[in-house]
Amino acid sequence: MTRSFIILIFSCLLYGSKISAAGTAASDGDDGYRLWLKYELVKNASLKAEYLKYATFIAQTAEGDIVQSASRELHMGLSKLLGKSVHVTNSFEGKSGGIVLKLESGPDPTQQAEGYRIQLAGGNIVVSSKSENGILYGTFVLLRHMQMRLPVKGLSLASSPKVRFRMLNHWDNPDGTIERGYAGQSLWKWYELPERVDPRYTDYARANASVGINGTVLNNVNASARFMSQEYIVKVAAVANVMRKYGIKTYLSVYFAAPKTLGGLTTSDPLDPQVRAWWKEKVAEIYKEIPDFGGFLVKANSEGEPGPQDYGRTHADGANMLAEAFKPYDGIVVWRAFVYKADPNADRFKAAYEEFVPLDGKFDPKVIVQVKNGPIDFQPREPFSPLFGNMPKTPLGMEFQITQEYLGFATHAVYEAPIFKECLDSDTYVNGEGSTVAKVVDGSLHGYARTLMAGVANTGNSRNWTGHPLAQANWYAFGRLSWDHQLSSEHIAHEWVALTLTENQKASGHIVKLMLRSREIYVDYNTPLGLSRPWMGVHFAPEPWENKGSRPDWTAIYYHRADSVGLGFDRTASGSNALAQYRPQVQQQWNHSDQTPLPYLLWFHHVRWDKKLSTGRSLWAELCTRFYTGADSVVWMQQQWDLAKGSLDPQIYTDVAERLKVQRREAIWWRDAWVLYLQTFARQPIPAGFEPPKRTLEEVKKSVNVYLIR
Ligand code: BDP
Repeated sequence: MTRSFIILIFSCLLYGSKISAAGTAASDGDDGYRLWLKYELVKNASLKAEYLKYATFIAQTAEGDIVQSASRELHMGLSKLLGKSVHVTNSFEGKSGGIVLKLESGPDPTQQAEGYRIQLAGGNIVVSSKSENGILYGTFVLLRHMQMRLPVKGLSLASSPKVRFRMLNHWDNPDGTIERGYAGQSLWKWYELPERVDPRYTDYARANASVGINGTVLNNVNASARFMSQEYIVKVAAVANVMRKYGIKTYLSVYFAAPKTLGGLTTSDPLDPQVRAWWKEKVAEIYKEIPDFGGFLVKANSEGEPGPQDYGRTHADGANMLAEAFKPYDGIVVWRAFVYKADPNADRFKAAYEEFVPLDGKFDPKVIVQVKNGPIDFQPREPFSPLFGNMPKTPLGMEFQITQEYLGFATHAVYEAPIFKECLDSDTYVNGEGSTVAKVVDGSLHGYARTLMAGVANTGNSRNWTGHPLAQANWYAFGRLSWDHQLSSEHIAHEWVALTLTENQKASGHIVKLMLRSREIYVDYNTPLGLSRPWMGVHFAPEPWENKGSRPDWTAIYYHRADSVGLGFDRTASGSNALAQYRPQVQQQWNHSDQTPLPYLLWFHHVRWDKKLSTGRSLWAELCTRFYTGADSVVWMQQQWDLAKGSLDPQIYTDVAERLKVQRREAIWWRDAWVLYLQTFARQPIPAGFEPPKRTLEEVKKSVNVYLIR
C-alpha cells in the first residue's frame, strides 16, 4: 500500500467517524476531558477566512508514526476549528494554500533536534524540524496559535527545548491506586492490558506531546517488583506502543531488591556478579518488547525502600550497576536523591547533600541524579535544594511535584508555576552571580548534555483528568516550563486559560489574577513565614500538634519547633548549620533573622514571639495576620471566579465555584488549627481586628481526626 493511500484511508476514517475518542465533547456542559486541546470553532469571520487560506491541504512529506500523529492531529484540529475536513496528501509541489509538515535534513543528535520552525513559504505554512518529534511539537504550537486566535500574517516561530528529558513520574500502583493521587484511580488498567488498550492512553499522549513532554514513568517510585516480571513487561509494552507514536518514551520505577524477591537470588548486592547478570538479562528482556525503552527511575535506601546501602555499597555502586545493564541501549538510569536517615540529632534538610555530594564524579555517564526542588519534601514554599550547583560532575535532574500532596489535594486551587519558577530562578552563586538552578538543570552551567525535568503527575481516571479543573493548569505549566524555563507564570496562565476556559479577555484577566495569587494565599493560611508541615500522615490538614511518629522527623513538631520562646528551625551556625551547605552569597540572604526575607524566616531561624518584624508587627501578630488574611482572601478568589462566570462553561463554572466554597471552609479550619495551637506557646490574644476562632483547640483536633478516619 502506498503512503498516500494509507493517508487517504486514514483521513476518510477519521472524518467519516467525525472525531476520534480524542475529540469527544460532552453533550451537555464541558466535562473537562479535552483539556487544553478543545479546538473550538473560530467564530470571528475575518480570522476564520485567514486560517482557511491555508486549509486547502495538509502535506505530510515525511514518513513515520510520529509525523502521522502530527498530521492526524492537524486534520482533527482544523476540522473542529474551521468546520472543514482538510485533505491530507504527501506532496505539495507547486501548490500553495496548505500546511506542510517537513523533515529538515542533517543529522543532529542533540535535544536541539526536537526544536521546530513554523514559517510562511511559497504561500504555505511550513512546520519543519530535524526530528519527527519536532514536527509534532511544531504542529501542536500551530494549533495553539489558532486556538489563541492569533493572526497567520507574519507567522514565524522557532523554539528548541532547553531540557532533554521532560517527563512525568506517575506514582501509580499495580492495584490501580495512586500514591498521593487525588483524581481517581490510575489511568493504567493493568488488569486488561495488553489485550485491551484504553483509547484514553492516546489522549494522554496527545496532551503530553502538546506541551513537549517526551517521557513517562508509569509506576510508583515505591515500586512493586511485579513490573519486572514478563507478565508486566508485556503490559508495559502495550502502553509504550501508544506513547511511541507521540514521541514519548516509557520508563519504569524499579524495586532494587527485585533480583532477590523476583529473581530468586540470595542477594541484591550491586557488586555481586549474579545480580549484575540478572539486571542485564532483565534489561535485555525489556528491550526485546520495548525497543525504545526509556530507562529506570530508582528510589533506593529512602523511607524504607531497599538499596545498595543494605550491602554496604553506595548510591553510585547501585546506579552504576544498572547503568551497565543499559550500556547496549539508549536508556538511562534516573537515581533519586530523596534520602534521609533516622537520626534523632540530624537535620533532615542536610541529609541529601551529605549523602550525595561526596559521590560527585562517581556516577556512570548514563546516570542522572533526580533532586526534589527543596531539601525537605514539596512544601508549599521551600528554599532550593543545596544539591543544585554542588555536584558539578553529575547531571542533576529536577523533580517537581504536580500532584497537590501538600497543596490541598484536588480541593484547593493553587497554580504551581510560581513554585516551579521560584526554584528555577534561585541563584546558587556556584559560578558567581547568575548561576541559577535553571542553569544547573538545563546543563548550561556545568556542561551536561543529559538533562532532565520530572513532574510527579496529578492525573487520574477522573473524567477531567486532574480532579480540580484548575489543576489541569499545573500539568500544562509543568510541560511548558520543562520545554522553556524562561516562560513566565503569567504567560503560561494566559495561554492555558485561553485554550481551556474562555476566549473572553476580561474574564481571562480575572482568572489569571486568581491563579497568580493563589499560591501566596495558600501559603498564608497554610504555612506562612517559612513554616513547614511534613509528617507521616495524609498531608491534607496541617496538624501542628502531631508529636508521635516512629522517628523524630516523622512528627510535625520536629519541623516548626514551637516553644515558649518562639517558633522556627534554627539552621544557622547556632543551630543545625544547614545554611553552610549554600554558597556565602546565599547564606548572607538567610543568615540573619533581621535580613531574611519573611517568606523564608522560619526555615532558618527560631524567632521570639515578640520579635518585631520588618512589617512593624511582632512575630505572633504577623502570623495571625497571615493566617487570617490568607483565609479571607479565598473570598477574593471566589469573587474573581464569579466575575468570569458569564464567559465560562456552566459545568466548569459550578465545579470550581463549589470547590472554592470548600477551600474557604477548610482555609478557616486550618487557620484555626494553627493559631489555636501556636497560642498555647505564644500565650497572647488574637490581635485586635481579627475574630478569635469559634472553636477550641480540642475541637479542631477532633475534627481533623474525624477527617483522617474518613
Ligand atoms: C513524599 C510522599 C511519599 C513519597 C515520597 C517520595 O509523602 O508518598 O513516596 O515523598 O518522594 O512526598 O519518595
